[in-house]
Parts: sequence; structure tokens; C-alpha cells
Amino acid sequence: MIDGHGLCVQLDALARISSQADGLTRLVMSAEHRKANDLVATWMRAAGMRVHEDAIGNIIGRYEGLQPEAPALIVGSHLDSVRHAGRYDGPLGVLAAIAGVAALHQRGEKLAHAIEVIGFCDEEGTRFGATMLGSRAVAGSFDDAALALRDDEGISLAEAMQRFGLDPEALASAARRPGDCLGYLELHIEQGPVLEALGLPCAAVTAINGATRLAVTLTGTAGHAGTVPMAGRHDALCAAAACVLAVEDAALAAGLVATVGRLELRNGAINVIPGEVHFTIDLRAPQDDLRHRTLASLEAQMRHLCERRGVGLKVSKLHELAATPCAPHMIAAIDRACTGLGLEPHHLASGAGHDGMAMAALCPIGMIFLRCKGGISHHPDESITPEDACLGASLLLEVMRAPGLTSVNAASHKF
Ligand code: HGY
Ligand code: MN
Ligand code: MN
Repeated sequence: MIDGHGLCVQLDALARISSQADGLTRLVMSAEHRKANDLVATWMRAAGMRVHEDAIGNIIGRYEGLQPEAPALIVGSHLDSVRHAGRYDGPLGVLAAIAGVAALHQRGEKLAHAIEVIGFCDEEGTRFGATMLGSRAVAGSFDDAALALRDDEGISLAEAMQRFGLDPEALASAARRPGDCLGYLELHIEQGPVLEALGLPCAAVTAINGATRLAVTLTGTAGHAGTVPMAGRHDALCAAAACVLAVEDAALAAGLVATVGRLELRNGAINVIPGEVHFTIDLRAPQDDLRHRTLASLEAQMRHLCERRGVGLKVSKLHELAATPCAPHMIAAIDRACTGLGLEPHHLASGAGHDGMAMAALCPIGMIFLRCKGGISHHPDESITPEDACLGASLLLEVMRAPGLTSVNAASHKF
């Protein structure tokens, strides 16, 4: 069994690498990204892995199999965070994978396949809005348009890469060949309350909900708060307020989830009628056609609300990933490993997005969920117990070693 306490000590050490004095924020292409990659690289080397950083800033450790250069099972998660984050969302999957390889290395165990542990550089999309930059680059689905996206300081992803020491022109070299990858496996906190309520520590993930992220701009007419009559106003913030409630209504009506997580009033002042408002929409559903239908009707509704108020509306798509099923043979391998460890197998769909959505374009994917306290995530109160860390990491190792997991070669996976 993996040392759950030791794993939690490492997670605490990694959590101290933050741009925020009173919490955890670690953004892609930042000084904290560099420090985190360097720390994770030392742990990878200590586990007997050969380490390199790829063209998008993912940190990658390789543990060779019995045959050198054999296809690899990729195991990992992301090292970036949301703002004011918890310390397990992402890093748990990377450090648990390293702990598993360290256990193999310690006992001199070699597998028929190689293991590659990847700490992805950006899954959350916190800094530039588009998500899964690292896993998309590995899967060969990186959208070069993302290079022009700018952060809150107006720095583009391309500039940030150059400052980080990377060449945006070399991005394509991060893409892996399907034949080199047997599958992708990730351990991640559930970020929901189900496992805790069931009294179960772990579950195999069946599928990951599809997601769309939109950037919305409303353009009204700024004016003097004291002199412009209410009837003649084109108040961008009132229009935005109506649109935000329309997002909530659409989600409730369709039975899916939608969130306005950021809203910004440009050049706001107490005595000025708001002229320009920007906000984001994050909308997710288990079925892609439901998500697409809901988005179409929501955009029509927002257009109608804005026209009535004489406010311009611009909607642009930041990110979209289809609902992603996990591979049946990987779910079965997780169930077998659960039984082997005396755990009750359980299946759960994921409402949260994960790097597996991007990696599914490259190879079969599997995910293990680990119970987290109160289902809290994307918050400093995110927490797991060392005992559960031990179970999750040990289960991950058993799946990494499972012969059945890799008997299905990548060629049989539809791309
Ligand atoms: O947004 C998500 O679902 C994930 O945490 N990136
Ligand atoms: Mn995550
Ligand atoms: Mn997250």
C-alpha cells in the first residue's frame, strides 16, 4: 500500500507554491508553474523516471517497461489551479502516480508497458480562459487560436510561453502518436458529495460531461446617471442582469448546469450608466445534443433581451469539449483492482471536466474518483484523509500494473 501520509506531506509542499500569500493560486506559464515543475521533476527522478518538459510546459516522467521504448500507459493530472484553490484538484493525480512508480522502482518491478506520468500545465483555463492546453497539446488537438488569448494583464499565451522559455512555433512537437499510448488513467477527487454520502472511498468514472465556455460582451450607452431619463437608457449592466438570470432559467428548464463565474463592468463609476459589460458562461451536460440545443435557445433569448434594451450582444466560444465516455476495459480494470483491495466497486459520472476529455482523442481513458470532504472543491477547504490518499494511490498503482488494462492495444480505440 502507498504511504498516504507521505503523499499528503508532498501535496502540502506543492500547495505552498502559490502566487497568493493567503491561499493557493498557480497559473500556467507563471513563476509558480516553473517552481512546481521543478519540484515534481525531483520527485519523478527519485522514483526512477527519466524526466523532460514538453513544448507546452507539461512535466513528464517516463518509467521504462521490460522492453525499452514500449508503448506507455499515461497516468497523471494537472498542476495548475483555479484562484483561491484547494490543494488536491490536479496534484493528487500527479503525485499519486509518481508514488506508484516509486513503489515499482523500489521493488525493481518492471511492467510489460512503460508508464509515463504527466503533470499537465493548464487544465483549468484560469489565466487564458481556454482549458486543457497541456492535454490538448499532447493529444494533438491544440487550437493555435488559443495563442492569441490574453490574460487580465493583456499578455497573450504566445508571449507568456516565450517568457517561460518555450517556443510557440514548436508546440506541435508535444503531440504524441496514438501507437505510443496504450491509454490515459487519472486519479482525481470527486469534487462532489456522492462517495462521502455512500461511505465509499473510490469509484470508477463512467463518462465526463460535455462542456462549453462562452465569453459574452454587452455594449450599451454610458451616460450621466443624473440626467439621462430611465426610458431612454441602454444600460449594459441591466441587460447583463437579465441575461444572467436567463442562463439560470435555461439550465433549470433543461436539467443541466450553467454558471456565470465572471462578470466585469468596464469603466464603471457610481454616477455613470454602465456602457460595457463582459461575462462568462460555463454550461455542461451529459448529452451533447441537449447542451447544443440549450445553448442555441439561450443565445436567442439573450439576443431578444438585449434588442429590447437597445444593447449590443457579442458571444464568442472560448472552449468546447464533447461528453466523453471512459473505456469499458479501463472501467473493468478499475473494478477488478477495487475488488482486489477489498473495496466495493462503484461507478459515477463526472460533472467536472478533466484532461481525459482531451486525451480521449489520442487513446482510451479511465478515471478513478476519490472521496473528498463534503464534496468541496475549487476552494481552500478542499480536503481528503491520508487513509483515503493511501487507498486512492494504491488503487491507481494496481490499475497501472493490471495486465488486462493494456491487452487492448491503442489501435482498437476509435479516434
Ligand atoms: O471546470 C472544471 O470542471 C475543471 O475543474 N476544470
Ligand atoms: Mn481538476
Ligand atoms: Mn478544477
